[in-house]
Amino acid sequence: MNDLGNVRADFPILERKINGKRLAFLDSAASSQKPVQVLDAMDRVYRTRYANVHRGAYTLSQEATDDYEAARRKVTRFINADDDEIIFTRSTTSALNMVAYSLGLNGLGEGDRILTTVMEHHANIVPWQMVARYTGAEVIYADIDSGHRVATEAVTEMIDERVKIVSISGMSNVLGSMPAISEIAAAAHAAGAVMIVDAAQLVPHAPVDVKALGADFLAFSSHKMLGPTGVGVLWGRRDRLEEMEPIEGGGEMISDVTLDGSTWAPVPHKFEAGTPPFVEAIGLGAAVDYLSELGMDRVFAHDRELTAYALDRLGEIPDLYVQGPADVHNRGGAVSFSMPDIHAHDLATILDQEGVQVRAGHHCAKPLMRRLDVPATARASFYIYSVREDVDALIDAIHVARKIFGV
Ligand code: C6P
Repeated sequence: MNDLGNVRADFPILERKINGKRLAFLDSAASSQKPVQVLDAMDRVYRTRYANVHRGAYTLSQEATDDYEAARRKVTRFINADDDEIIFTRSTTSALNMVAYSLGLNGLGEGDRILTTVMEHHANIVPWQMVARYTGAEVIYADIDSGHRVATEAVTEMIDERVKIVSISGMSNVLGSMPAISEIAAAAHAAGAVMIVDAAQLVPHAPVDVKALGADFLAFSSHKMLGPTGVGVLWGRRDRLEEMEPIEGGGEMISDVTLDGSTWAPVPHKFEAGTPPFVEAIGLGAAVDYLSELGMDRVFAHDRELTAYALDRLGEIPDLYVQGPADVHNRGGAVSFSMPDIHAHDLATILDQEGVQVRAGHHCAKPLMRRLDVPATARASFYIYSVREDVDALIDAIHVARKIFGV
């Protein structure tokens, strides 16, 4: 039981023991656990309503199509989007690649700039570098400040007429930092640039209203927000999607095909070539129902409460350095930390012996690791089922590691 009620009872995996110890799952930033409501929604499709979508005039296909399109409407409402603005992709990564290639190959050239930050996940760096290589455009990076935040001015002062695209994470998966996206979006638009948000960590953990955010595109993954793997979302402002070219061609994305050429289906379908991950999207719909019932304000407050508790308790440990804002203001619940005498991988291995599951490594943010001058960090991250007992288990396990390493 925690301040969100008895949610833990909905997650069968939390009953597991790890190495004979109580499971303290502290890696939800990598991927969240799944409630029975999501598992049941997908099981129901496979057992009773399964056929390919958008293809058959027969009952089963229509039922699966209805469920798939209902999931799209749920996601639309969840982020306050308008109709036909939700594209189901494979993941945040594929959503960012789609928008990068489409905008890049149909508009960027020599002298143009793509502005991002040093704290980004590789998914918001590598596609831009690839597009830059193809087009002759340049990728430039805003820095973090001494408090490990991206100050609005650090980004806006780099925006000039050469910057055509601004693409920034709404919540860092390493630092937890949350840039002021709406202010940055306003500055990007004033300069005529397109604003893209990597919302892989933001949408699962904070209320998101795309109209208030003011961006043009937003990318996120189902598997980090109680849903299954294999499906993600690209939200795009309707007018942007209308003018954007698809980068994948194939079945279902066309209006007509002749031997001389093809025309596209209306949005969002022109971006969904081939059989989509529709059972997974239906699972995501169930996840969105679950989160909506809890209320994203409460989800965010719960994360914040636990983050504050974790920051407090980690502060008790001598020689432990938290990478990321030290206070919970404008900060998400990914808490990375370093210890000078214990490598992050060794630490994670010892924590595992104690049942504590944390990620260690570069977290797919190698430029940030270089900027922080660390080879790797350990990272604890929370979600709706996390409780103070998990944080206490983490602290106790760190003390075990310190004893083993004699520090
Ligand atoms: N971060 C983590 O442990 P995919 O893998 O496509 O679902 O999400 C990519 C991604 C993009 N942006 C951010 C900010 C992310 O955190 C992630 C995924 C995981 O931090 C796996 S590397």
